[in-house]
Parts: sequence; structure tokens; C-alpha cells
Amino acid sequence: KLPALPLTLILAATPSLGIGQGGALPWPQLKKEMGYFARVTKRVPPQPSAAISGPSRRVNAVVMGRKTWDSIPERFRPLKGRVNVVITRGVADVRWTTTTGAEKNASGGKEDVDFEGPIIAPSISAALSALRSSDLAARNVHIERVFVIGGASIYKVALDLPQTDKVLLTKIKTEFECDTYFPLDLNKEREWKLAGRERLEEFVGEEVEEGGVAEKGVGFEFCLYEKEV
Ligand code: FOL
Repeated sequence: KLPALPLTLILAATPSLGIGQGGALPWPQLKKEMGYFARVTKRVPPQPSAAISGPSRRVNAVVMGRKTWDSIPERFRPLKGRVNVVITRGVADVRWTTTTGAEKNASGGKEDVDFEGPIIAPSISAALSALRSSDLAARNVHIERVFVIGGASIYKVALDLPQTDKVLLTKIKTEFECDTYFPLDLNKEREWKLAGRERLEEFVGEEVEEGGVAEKGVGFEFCLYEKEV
């Protein structure tokens, strides 16, 4: 039996842990914050030089609920350079547009087996099985990190899984009106610890500004919480 894939949650939240409003992010577009999300979810950890094992495409995966999928601008989905997994019970509800502008949905088009739409799964555990097996290995795709990118109900399920050991939390320092909240206050959980900046930088593979950054008058700080093993 293979060990469970470690899961990292990634999110940005207000001081009240608000993460969404009306099916979108609660704050005005923050390019530096979104850029960090894109870089960190794309970046694969450096390959130990001893373990070079033939031509395999090492990529990360992003796992999300259907409402989060819907919230991503059409031109950005599936999120490129990452294997996208959408959790839904209604396969046909997941829609995307090809680069040629043709509209697609996840139930149609057997001829498109190689087309890079999202993987559809009915639950988180089915999503993780799909990443473990599927035809990914046959296509030489090797999954490195798995990021759970929301929303609230998907975070909640993931937080209850023992393999969820990291939360990359961007602390937005301004309050915005929200109707969706992160389901756990990590500061109040004994097993969750705020990691130091060095540990965060080592994991994300880039330097992180001490004390945070600001954009459009909104301050925010990149943080890492880790679960005690
Ligand atoms: N985590 C963090 N830190 N910030 C977020 O905004 C965030 N958002 C989600 C999940 N985790 C997050 C879910 N919502 C895109 C849009 C919404 C979204 C996630 C991703 C998106 O369009 N991403 C593009 C960026 C394109 C750009 O550069 O503007 C991507 O390629 O990742």
C-alpha cells in the first residue's frame, strides 16, 4: 500500500477568515497575491540529483470544488501547467473553452481523451485516487505536490484528512464583505503551528517579503501553517 499523498491547502483570507463573496474573491484583484498563488502551485520541488529516472513530466495538481472552478476566469481554466481536478457529482456541469474557442464539457467528446480538460471526480478521495492512478502514469505525468484550492466545503473535508499537513495562508489585513469562510481558525488548533519565514521560503521555493506587502492599499502577508506529525 502506497503512503497517502500529502495535501497542502492554499488560500487567502481576511482577518475574519473570509474567503469568498458572491461566487468570487472578496477583494479587488491583487496581482502580486494571485501571482504568488500561480507560481507556488506551479513550482515543483527541486529534483534530488541522485534520482533522475527517465523522461517523466513532473507537475503539481490543483484540487477544487465545482464552484471554485466556476469562479476562475474562463481564459485561465484549466489552470495551466498544473493537473486540474474538479470535484462534482454532476460531470456535465463542468465547462471549459478550448484555445480555439470551442465550448467543451466534461461528459462530451470521447475523441478528446488527450485534450487537457480537468479530471472530474465525485469526491476528494476519488480525486486523490485519480491522481495516483488514472492514465497519468501512462502519459509519463508524475504528480509532485497536491494543492487543495477551495472552496470552503472542500477545505473542510481536506482538513479532516490525516495527510493534510500544510496550509499556505495569505493573511489579508483588511476586512471585506464575505459570505464564505475558511472553516478552521488555525491559531486555535493545538496541532497546527505557524512556521517561520525560512521554512515557508524553503517550501514555496522563493523569497517572501518580511512583514508582507501591499497592493491597492490592501496589505497582506504570506504564511505557512504546519500540522504536527
Ligand atoms: N490562494 C491564494 N493565496 N490566493 C487566491 O486568490 C486563491 N484563490 C483560489 C484558491 N486559492 C487561493 C481560488 N480562486 C484563479 C482565480 C481564482 C482562484 C484561483 C485561481 C486564477 O485565475 N489563477 C491564474 C492566475 C492568472 C493571473 O495571473 O491572474 C493561475 O494561473 O493560477
